[in-house]
Amino acid sequence: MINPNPDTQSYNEVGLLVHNDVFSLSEIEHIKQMIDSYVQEGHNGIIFERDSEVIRGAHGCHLYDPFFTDLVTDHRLATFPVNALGGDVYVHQFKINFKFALDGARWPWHQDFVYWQREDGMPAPRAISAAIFLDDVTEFNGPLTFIRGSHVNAELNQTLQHDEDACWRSTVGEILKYELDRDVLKEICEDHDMLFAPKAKAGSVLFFHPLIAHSSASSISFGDRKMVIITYNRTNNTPNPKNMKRPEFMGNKNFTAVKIKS
Ligand SMILES: O=C(O)CCC(=O)C(=O)O
Repeated sequence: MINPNPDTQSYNEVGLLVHNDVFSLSEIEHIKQMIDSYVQEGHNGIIFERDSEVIRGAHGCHLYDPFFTDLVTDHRLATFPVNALGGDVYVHQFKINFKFALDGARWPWHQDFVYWQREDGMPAPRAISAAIFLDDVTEFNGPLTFIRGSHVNAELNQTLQHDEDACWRSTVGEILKYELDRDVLKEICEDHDMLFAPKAKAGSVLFFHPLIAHSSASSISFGDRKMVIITYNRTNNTPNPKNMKRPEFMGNKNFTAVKIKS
């Protein structure tokens, strides 16, 4: 019998996986400089914090800027999704979440797949998100927080917080379109040991499952918590483009497999 890859085994059990020290600090500085230029240029897909001029997120950057187009092909990001999902992947979504010091607002409890299915028509949760930590993540700067093992629960009960036809911003704002019901959260999270907020240095990479319940608190830190999050979807799990309700910067219609570069 072939022994399963320990990374894949642990990911399948818990619903997430952290790789430390993946990108060097000079690579991280370069990514941050490219983000600053990208924001200054002005692009579609940028969202601000509520009633504020502080940027919350930038979406679809890999469609508009060759630096980010190239980043998604990096073997340190794309190899694990290919191995764990068992074949070629393409990028369904690319985003930068800024979580600026003191101003970066919360993300309520949710499951990502609900958005990809209901808004973009993705058939099954055969995708993996890879988050590059661009700053050290601490308990103070609003770390991504997960309910370990909750990815085995399939789709959980959600409460609709906006009109059904609300614009794409309702799917990435401080009040999310589909938030997990409180009762469901109490049911699936029996004790606090199931909560897990990976704290790691800038340059680490976190992989997480489309069905894992997660959230993050507002920042109370004096430092930013920027993250690039790339969602790789299996090329045999593509949505029908006719069913994709959001703009292309939220759900890619180009299903070409990523050519991994080492
Ligand atoms: O950046 C965060 O803190 C949360 C991000 C998140 O939950 C998401 O993008 O689905």
